[in-house]
Amino acid sequence: MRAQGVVFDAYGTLFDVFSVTRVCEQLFPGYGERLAQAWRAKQLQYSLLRAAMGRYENFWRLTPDGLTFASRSLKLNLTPAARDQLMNAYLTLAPFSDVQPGLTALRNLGLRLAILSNGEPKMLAAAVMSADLDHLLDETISVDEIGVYKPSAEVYALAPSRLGLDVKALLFVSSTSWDVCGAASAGFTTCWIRRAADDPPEELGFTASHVIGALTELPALLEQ
Ligand code: LAC
Repeated sequence: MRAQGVVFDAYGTLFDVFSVTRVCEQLFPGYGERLAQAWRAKQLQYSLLRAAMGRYENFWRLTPDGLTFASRSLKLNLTPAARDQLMNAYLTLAPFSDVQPGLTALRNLGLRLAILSNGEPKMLAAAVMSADLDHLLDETISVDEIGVYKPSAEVYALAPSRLGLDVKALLFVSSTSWDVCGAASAGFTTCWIRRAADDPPEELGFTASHVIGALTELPALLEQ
């Protein structure tokens, strides 16, 4: 594919949302993994439910809501201090190890690179800085400017307009299969990065144009 730009999902694609598991485990020994999994699932579910309800709340506000529910569901006593500690961990999520080399190689090919995320702008900016990705990205686009979550077509339309490129010149990359389907539905060529190798693709009527195991595979794919 001859692309001029690549658009990335953020959480789960560039940033490892399960890097909070260690803090979860420190605070709630024996429950770290279950809490981190339940928290992430609720966070995503609340974005979808709020979209269906027409009650947008930004991602920085619904992330602790998901945490409150997840901790209650596991009968854990989430103190305000523990909640703050876990939310702070979200600002310094570890990037996956293929992110720096993958993005650097794409940059060297002269491609424009952007994030398109459900994240709220300040939380995204903090994670980008913490992972030292700011010099590799041309744009960090948040859904917050339109108050609508993925997988709404309106969200995906932000990327071509902000990058000043036709959608046909862009590749959209996400680890979340329904995000890939949303982007495909909005006209993008898509790439599904299978961070969890045993996850099947969603049955939403679209198939990823490409499937990769690491971002470092993208340069070769784009030079084909
Ligand atoms: C994002 C969520 C969907 O970054 O992971 O948009």
